[in-house]
Amino acid sequence: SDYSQEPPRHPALLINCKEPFNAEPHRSDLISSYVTPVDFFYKRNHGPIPIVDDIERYSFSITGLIENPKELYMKDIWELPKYIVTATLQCAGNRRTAMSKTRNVKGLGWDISAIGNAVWGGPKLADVLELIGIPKSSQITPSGGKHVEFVSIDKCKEENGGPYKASIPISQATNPEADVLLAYEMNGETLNRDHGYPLRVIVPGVIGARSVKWLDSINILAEECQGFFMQRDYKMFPPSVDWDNINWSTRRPQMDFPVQTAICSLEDVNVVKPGKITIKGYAVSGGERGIDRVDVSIDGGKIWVEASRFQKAGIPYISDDTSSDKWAWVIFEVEADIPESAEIVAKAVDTAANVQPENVEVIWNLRGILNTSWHRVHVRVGH
Ligand code: MTE
Ligand code: MO
Repeated sequence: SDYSQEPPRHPALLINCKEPFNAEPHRSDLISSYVTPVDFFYKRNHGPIPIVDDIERYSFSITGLIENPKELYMKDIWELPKYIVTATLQCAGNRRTAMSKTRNVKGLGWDISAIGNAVWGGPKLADVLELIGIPKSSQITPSGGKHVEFVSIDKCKEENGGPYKASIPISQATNPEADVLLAYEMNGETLNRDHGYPLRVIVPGVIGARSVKWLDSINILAEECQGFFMQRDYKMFPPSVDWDNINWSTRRPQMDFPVQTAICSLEDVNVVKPGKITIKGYAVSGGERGIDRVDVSIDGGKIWVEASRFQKAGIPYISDDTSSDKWAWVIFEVEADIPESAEIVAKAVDTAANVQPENVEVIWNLRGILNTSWHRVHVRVGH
């Protein structure tokens, strides 16, 4: 693989792997604004970043179980109505490092910042599919298509040198309310190379793995995508399953992400000055479920207070207020006086009253995905 033409990246990113490039921002940088700046948005790649240098000639095909396969160019995409969707993208491997402390897991280590909240711009996939004759709110196409597969330009070793790919159900792809985008803008700017230039999929509320970057083709399929990342990765197994007894076909590919929280204003272990401290972080849930509450404890989880929360503290990229935040995280905050030493804990409740598990052990899984256990940090007052 050729990594000689990678784009420039911000020096403050914490690099988890150089080739392919995988990096996350420092915790405190992550919550310095409601919308994550592109530079500080985590980068999750499985191969070299593709180069598309002639935007006029760039195109992607729509093929598979449809009457008339079609080639679409950026001018076709730019002609469609542009939607602006604020959506949090989260890697299923977010907080994996903490899960591997319980018992070793396979996968790239991530702290708590394999997540970001951006303002994405582009046409809805539902409008693009309508262009090629698939009506809104389809459950199946006349030729039996039930899934929409996204295939990328990039090449990765997990696919034996083939492209990264994933699929979503056609019902979601053709549902305008699901806000699935073919995005060409991120935070009001042209999408950059790391994040999928010139065109990527954004599937709000779903683990990042399904938001395919560098779109090369869309295939309408009867079955879900058979790619590595759908069938042999990004599935949630119980703690009893290990590498000697795993049967991948017993589980569905993970789609929606569960309710998640993390404290970003503090490290795992902190020594602070006497006085008040700020406990600040993010909370988010998948599948269009919002956050109902964030609870914070400074005594390891005995006594809780409810944190204040906000969204949209001045989104700089949109002139009107028509965009919604139903796919976006909330930033929460609590000020607290702490004793000599404290275990600070945060957990959230989503609008379906889903809660987070108290301990990581009960959700341990061999791939180390979806660590949504209560987030705990330790603080000691230094004199
Ligand atoms: N798309 C392609 N083509 N190649 C990839 O490696 N990684 C996926 C997804 N889309 C990936 C991809 C994963 S696992 C995640 S979490 C998100 O992209 C990360 O998107 P970001 O790098 O823009 O943050
Ligand atoms: Mo991911």
